[in-house]
Amino acid sequence: MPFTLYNAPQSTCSQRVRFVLNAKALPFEEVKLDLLAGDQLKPDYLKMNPNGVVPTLVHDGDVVIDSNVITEYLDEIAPEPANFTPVAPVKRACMRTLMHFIDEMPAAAVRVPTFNLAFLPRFAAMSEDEFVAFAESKPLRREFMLAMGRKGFSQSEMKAALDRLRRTYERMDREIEKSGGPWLLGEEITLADVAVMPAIVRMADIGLDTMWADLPRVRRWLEMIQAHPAYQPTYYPGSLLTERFPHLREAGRAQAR
Ligand SMILES: N[C@@H](CCC(=O)N[C@@H](CS)C(=O)NCC(=O)O)C(=O)O
Repeated sequence: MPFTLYNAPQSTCSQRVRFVLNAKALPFEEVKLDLLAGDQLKPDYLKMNPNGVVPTLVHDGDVVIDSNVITEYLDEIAPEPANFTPVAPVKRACMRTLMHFIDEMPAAAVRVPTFNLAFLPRFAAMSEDEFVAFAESKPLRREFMLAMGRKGFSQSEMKAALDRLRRTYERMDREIEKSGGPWLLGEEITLADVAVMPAIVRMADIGLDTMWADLPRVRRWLEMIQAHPAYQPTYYPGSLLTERFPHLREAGRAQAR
């Protein structure tokens, strides 16, 4: 099998890549890393991915990292049967603009409720020295972890993250309205839809879909992507956070109140 995907079932960035591989019907060997145990920080993995994060794709011995780079790579090497990149250069530019926005806004913001609600008990159980050593072992997320600390993000930091997510739903709504929908850029699903999907699915999973209750275009968009043939194989059992931490749905709702 020419593709090996190093990833984690619940990792939002991994879900982007699994979706595209599944949509293209590209068989791949899946290597699952335990992120809480620190598999992503082991020396052999860091040789492939010096950022110490998932996903990493190995294709015929070549390593490709960073989920949006991987999905673009897959669209270039396997443009059929499903293609996610518009033909017109100006539309490609719009897609990439949205992908940058998504990485900067929702993909970053969604880590705050995710870590605060799901992973904090694990960190709270560590000593301060253990926690700092764990945070400092992370090439990409050191500052994020130190900012969060063992007690988690404050209520105002949580609110700021939820505000940034709300601005994302509003931006999606405007993009769908402008393009005529049902996808962000019009009639065809693109890599921009794939890029934002895991953040929206994560928020729905933790009970925060109420945040776009007034945006029917976004609600419809979520239904459409959930009905896509690549969705189920991507979100196989164990891919949702609430499957591992069932209390999160109520905890998430309480945050929004
Ligand atoms: N820009 C990277 C970010 C990857 C990333 O943040 N991955 C997370 C999971 S979604 C991770 O591996 N976290 C492990 C850690 O923080 O130690 C990408 O899109 O691939």
